[in-house]
Amino acid sequence: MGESDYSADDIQVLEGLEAVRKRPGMYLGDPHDGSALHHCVTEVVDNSVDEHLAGHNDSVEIDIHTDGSITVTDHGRGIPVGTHSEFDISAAEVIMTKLHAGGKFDNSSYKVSGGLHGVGVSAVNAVSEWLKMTIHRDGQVWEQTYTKGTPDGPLSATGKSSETGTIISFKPDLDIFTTVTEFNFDELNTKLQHRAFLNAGLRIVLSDERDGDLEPVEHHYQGGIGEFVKQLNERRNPLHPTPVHIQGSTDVEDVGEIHVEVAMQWSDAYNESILCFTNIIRNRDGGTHMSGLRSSLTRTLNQYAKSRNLLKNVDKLSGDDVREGIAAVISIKHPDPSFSSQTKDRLVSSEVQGVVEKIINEKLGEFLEENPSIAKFIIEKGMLASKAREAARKARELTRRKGVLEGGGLPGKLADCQSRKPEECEIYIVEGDSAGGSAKTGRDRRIQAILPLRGKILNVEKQLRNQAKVFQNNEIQTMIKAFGAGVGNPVELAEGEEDHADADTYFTVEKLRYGKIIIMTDADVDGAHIRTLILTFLWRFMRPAIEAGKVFIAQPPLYMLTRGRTSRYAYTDTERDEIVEELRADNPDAKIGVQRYKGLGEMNPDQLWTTTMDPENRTLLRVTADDFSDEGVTSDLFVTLMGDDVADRRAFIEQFAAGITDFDYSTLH
Ligand code: 0RA
Repeated sequence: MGESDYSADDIQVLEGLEAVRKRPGMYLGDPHDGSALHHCVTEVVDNSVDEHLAGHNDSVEIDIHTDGSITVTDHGRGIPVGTHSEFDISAAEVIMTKLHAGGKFDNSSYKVSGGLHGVGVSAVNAVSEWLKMTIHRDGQVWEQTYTKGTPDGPLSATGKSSETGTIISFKPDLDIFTTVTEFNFDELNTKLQHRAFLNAGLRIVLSDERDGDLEPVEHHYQGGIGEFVKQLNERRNPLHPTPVHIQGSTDVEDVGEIHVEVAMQWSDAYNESILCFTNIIRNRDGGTHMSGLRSSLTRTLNQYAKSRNLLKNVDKLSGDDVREGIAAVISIKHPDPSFSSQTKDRLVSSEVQGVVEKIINEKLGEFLEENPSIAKFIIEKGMLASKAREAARKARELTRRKGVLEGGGLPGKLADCQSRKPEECEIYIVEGDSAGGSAKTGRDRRIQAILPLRGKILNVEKQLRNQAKVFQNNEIQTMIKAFGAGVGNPVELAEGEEDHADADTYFTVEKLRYGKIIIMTDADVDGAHIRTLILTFLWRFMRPAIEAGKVFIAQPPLYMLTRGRTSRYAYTDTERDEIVEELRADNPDAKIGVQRYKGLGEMNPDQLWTTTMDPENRTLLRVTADDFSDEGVTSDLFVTLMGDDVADRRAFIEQFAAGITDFDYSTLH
């Protein structure tokens, strides 16, 4: 429908604003961890993006101000200013003060909308200390301001304008946003960049007045999601220079037109990163568009490979095989999508799977016919993946037969604890036999088990393609046996895919014999290296243990300080200096003995217990991650720090080492 058809009465009204101030979390996300704060900005921006989707807006500017407020400017049609007959106030005021008001729920106003089930700008108004709306429309400038969602006066014309567009400035109310109160540039920048990728041609500019030196950052991608995929592969080696980019639409009865766009590029990496979006909104857990893409990839690539006789010593490529090393973005537009939850993490509209399959089967088939050399790279990569998977399966099978995976007795080196209640039991993984000895003597043998490891364990990151090596490694076998919970991150099955025959031997956190896995290594570079090797193994083969918060790092002291018969322990150099001061408080010349512990082995069992193992006294660091997925930043970090690419690692260290200013290098010697 054309803009002239739009009348102020098209706006539907659902609820008042008090609800939002009372329970902001329900509408905008957590008000304490920053998610709601940033959601406010995207909520406003998405209205501007809608104007782009409707074909009326080519740029959005976002300015973060020094007083904690922010401005979003667009060049769309401008919020309608006519009087709403039911309420007898301007349509703009209705949009700003009534929850869910806006052409959004009315499919006849907007075919596709970023904020389709969004809460609307009124929710942002509700949680703003103040908000100012400026509209350029019908030859005039219109203005209205609000305090905590209530208008200070009516919408009024304040000048002439030959342009159209909307400018919204607001300052989040700090009565509501208590913990995170400032806009995080990087977080906003990433969200805005995603919107620019997903809206080819839309220019989004972010500037930050809090940092005078910072140039505005502009996101403007004519290539859309193709450029998104290139960025996902930025640190990888792509097998073909240009992403495969396909799109199509289908009109589904009773639903309307569903538009599907996919960009994908394979690299020599081993993981799969597929990002899914519905109406510009990310669906973290995928859903029916993801299933459609996956099954179509398996089907189309196998069909092509068979028809060209490309499969060598392999019957058929599995879904995992064809997706190994893929980076892809699938973006669908749907008039009325359904999600599994309020947070839209998973798309559940069932008609989407078939639509996606059909479009990709056809268009990917055509692409492969027209680009045989790219097709060959993709199939060859799939065959390599298939062979590696088969080898890994055989290696697991061998290990399983040796009983490593199914209990099969505890390793000889393990000094187990007496209790059989996992929730109270702890296992210390200790570097070296001598430290192991001290730990065995010093421990609380009722609940603490000690597993000494000899020397450096294998760097599993370099053996992901040769897992037989991993399973044959002595130290690793010892850990698997001691934990008693299987090995290998559980594989997520695609829809309709059969469970693996040995599914019961994959790692399950419920079977873990201990409630805490505690890594205890020396406080030096070697210790740090061994700790990283153990963590790499846990990340790649027992990730659920980390995710469940069961992995910890022990904190042994660096110094023992003695004056007479008093001894104190220091865990950092600063603490050492403070304690020396304290011990000398009554007598500046008192002699203080400073012993630097070079390894755990230098501590006697009593000292090790008191400083590092006594649950009443010790400090443990819990190991957590920002992102537990295979395609997330944490996985990338393991690839960079522990993988094969030396240049990549060097670049990373050069980039970040300079930023480590308060790092205490003395602990490295
Ligand atoms: C309702 C209807 C129309 C546009 C908008 C709202 C609108 C809202 C915002 C919020 C920020 N920028 C915006 N731009 C537009 C359609 C208006 C028409 O048909 O002319």
